[in-house]
Amino acid sequence: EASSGDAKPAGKAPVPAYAAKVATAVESLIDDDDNRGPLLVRLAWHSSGTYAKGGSPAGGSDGARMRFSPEAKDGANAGLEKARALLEPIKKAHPDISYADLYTYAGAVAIEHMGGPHIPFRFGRSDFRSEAEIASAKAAVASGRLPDAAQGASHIRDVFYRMGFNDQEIVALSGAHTLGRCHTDRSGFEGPWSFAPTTMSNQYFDLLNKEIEKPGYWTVRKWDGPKQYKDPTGELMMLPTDMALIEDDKFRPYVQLYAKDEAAFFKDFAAAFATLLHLGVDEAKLGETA
Ligand code: ZEM
Repeated sequence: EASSGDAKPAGKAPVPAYAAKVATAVESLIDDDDNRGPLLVRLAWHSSGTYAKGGSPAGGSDGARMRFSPEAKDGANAGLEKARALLEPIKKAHPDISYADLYTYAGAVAIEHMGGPHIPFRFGRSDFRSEAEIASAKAAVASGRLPDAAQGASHIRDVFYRMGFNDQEIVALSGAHTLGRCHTDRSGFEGPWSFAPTTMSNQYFDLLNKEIEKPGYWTVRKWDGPKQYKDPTGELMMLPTDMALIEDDKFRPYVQLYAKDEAAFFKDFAAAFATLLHLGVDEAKLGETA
């Protein structure tokens, strides 16, 4: 307990009144087209995943820099202009929410709405208003901070250790790939990771675990596109970075744990995803937890 002298400690801002309305609006976007849930999770992740602990610039979700160059034009963010456009009417209806809060909160709401755990979320991020403002604040994040799916375990560690995550958190976060799919016109890769890509579950780990139990379950797909793996049905895919989680001796035990124990996955995912969404945001700006 800090002694406070004369000054009464300033309380954290309460959860804003618009939070529940914004959540309902995000849920109805997803109800209209369930591909949007995974897309909004990817928007939240790419908004936040540029963070570098002690980095200059620090990156992370504060500032909503993805609306402007260079992040808007980063090839790693291809397709996310659709996610940002989807959220625009919600921003218009609730102008008090910052874009930076909206891009991250929508991902948290999407996870829960798709059957996943509640993601503890704190509002308080603010927005840059232009590319020039980002440049003059020396806050522009060059491309290359988000992970490259063609690489392996050491690259994954470079990227996620830079954000402050450990091996267990890396594996837990990767379970988001139960959701959604790859699009040839966005990343060059193709297809979904799971049979239920709009429902949050531990299926991604179950499917990776099949390779541990029956080596050769996943094989390299023969096609003109970038190297990816296919399952025996030919319907599902894994990226080289996904396969790295079972090739690496320190990642593999967490894949096995989460394949067996969905509750453990949900608990660890919720904690790590909440951490991710708040990386680099000044603690003093953040309000009460929703
Ligand atoms: Zn993903 N991700 N990701 N990811 N991701 C894609 C799609 C989605 C990697 C990656 O290269 C790709 C995390 C980690 C990593 C989601 C969430 C999270 C796609 C396909 C690629 C290529 C994009 C496309 O073509 O549309 C790599 C290399 C990662 C780490 C090593 C983490 C962490 C995530 C959240 C916690 C989601 C939900 C999607 C699906 C998007 C959609 O539109 O369906």
